[in-house]
Amino acid sequence: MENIIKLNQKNLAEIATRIPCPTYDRSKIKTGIVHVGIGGFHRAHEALYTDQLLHDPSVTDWGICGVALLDFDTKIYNILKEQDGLYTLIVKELDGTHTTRVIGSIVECLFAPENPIKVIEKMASPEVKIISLTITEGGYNYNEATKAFDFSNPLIQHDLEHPQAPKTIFGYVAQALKLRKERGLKGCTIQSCDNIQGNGHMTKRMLLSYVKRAEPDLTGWIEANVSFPNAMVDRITPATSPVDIANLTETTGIDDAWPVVCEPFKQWVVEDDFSAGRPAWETVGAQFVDDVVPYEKMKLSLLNAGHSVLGILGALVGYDTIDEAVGNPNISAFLNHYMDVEVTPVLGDLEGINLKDYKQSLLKRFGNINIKDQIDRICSESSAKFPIFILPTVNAQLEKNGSVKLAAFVTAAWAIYSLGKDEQGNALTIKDAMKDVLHEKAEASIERPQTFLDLESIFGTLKDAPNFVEAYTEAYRNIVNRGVEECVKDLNSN
Ligand code: CS2
Repeated sequence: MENIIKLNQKNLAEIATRIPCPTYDRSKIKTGIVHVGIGGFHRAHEALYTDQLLHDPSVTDWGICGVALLDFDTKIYNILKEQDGLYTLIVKELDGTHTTRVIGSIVECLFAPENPIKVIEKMASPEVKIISLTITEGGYNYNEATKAFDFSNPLIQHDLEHPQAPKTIFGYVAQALKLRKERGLKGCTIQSCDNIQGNGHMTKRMLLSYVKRAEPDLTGWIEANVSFPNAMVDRITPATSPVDIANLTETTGIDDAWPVVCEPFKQWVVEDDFSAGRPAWETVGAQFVDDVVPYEKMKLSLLNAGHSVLGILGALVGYDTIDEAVGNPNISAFLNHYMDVEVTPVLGDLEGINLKDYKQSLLKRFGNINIKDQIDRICSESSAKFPIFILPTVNAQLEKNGSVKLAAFVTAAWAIYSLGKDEQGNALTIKDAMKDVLHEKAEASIERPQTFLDLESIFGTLKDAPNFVEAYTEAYRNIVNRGVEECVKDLNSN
């Protein structure tokens, strides 16, 4: 093994003799983007596209300032700060090989809980043209039951009372936009990179709901000066494991405390609506289109829902990773069946996309044995994912009196999963903001299965749809009596 070098700016020239590194002068790059949420996905996606772009010597204005918003992000912030924003991206191919490179587009980092004003000032600074977000599906503070912004969230109440020391993205962005307005600056683009149908529309609606109450005079200015492009983002990025970190050091001698691992596939389809200009990301593979809605719908209801199907069923059977679930022919056949019978008919016209190929490619991507995407990661925050990934398909099917049997089966499996044990009785690690209430409802569902559907903030009015409730109840009893695998065999043959 070569001598071990710590990844940071000072050592970059030496590291570049081992693996590809940024060849642009990072000290000359100005910040044009403030990105909130510097987890794996951002670093495998937008930050990579931007890094590729910065290799064009004429591009110097689009560096990224990475913002860690939550106390939970302390570790990643400390590591990135120590490493001068540098990290390694390890792309794991299907054939077991991988490529490794250092990414340099995050040129500065801020930790919001430590210095909120600094973050607000950064977002308000004239050279910043885009505030982009990966704040997770749950981060938008949307309530499925009321179909509105959730003002009962204590963090939102906090932000309303302490505008100069906010805790949520809404508090930060509202104050930053207020400063921009007061200082006579231009608006900017708020760009969601989360898995939400109409993520730009959702961001705008939620932000305006908040601003109407927090800073009512600001709403008109936002409407006129800030754009919210919708986007479809895609790249499977599992959590980095200690083995990934050790392998990197072992094979390259580079000591990176938090590299990112991801699959080779990546896609970014964005509406070309940037009120203060944007990087030419199309030169490095992003697609700019007028209407991204069909792409989002396809991706969320096939890929993300597919993940949830594999994750929930796989967890109950006792698997740890998504490729193990795909490797079970009964489960992968079930997923195919679900995609063909319940999702495809409600997708509508997807001009220029071959859905058959898309679905086949998903199975290959899910089955990548090198990725080892954790079922725990996929099942985490299912209470925020279910309404976005699965419910729209169910509602569209119910509207046309179509099939909901397979989605009902997955829902029943989720209710059983929420009891916290797999079919062998091993404990499941459930990470969910609604964990306690999910568990409580799951326990009550042992007697009366449909109790789980009373969770209106997740299921909306699904409990009032007799077709769904009937299929769900039957599925629940079947799973309890016969186990997931026997049940899916039956469903696959019907
Ligand atoms: C996953 C996504 O979180 C999930 O449930 O489905 O993180 C998925 O891996 C990405 O959206 C892929 O683009």
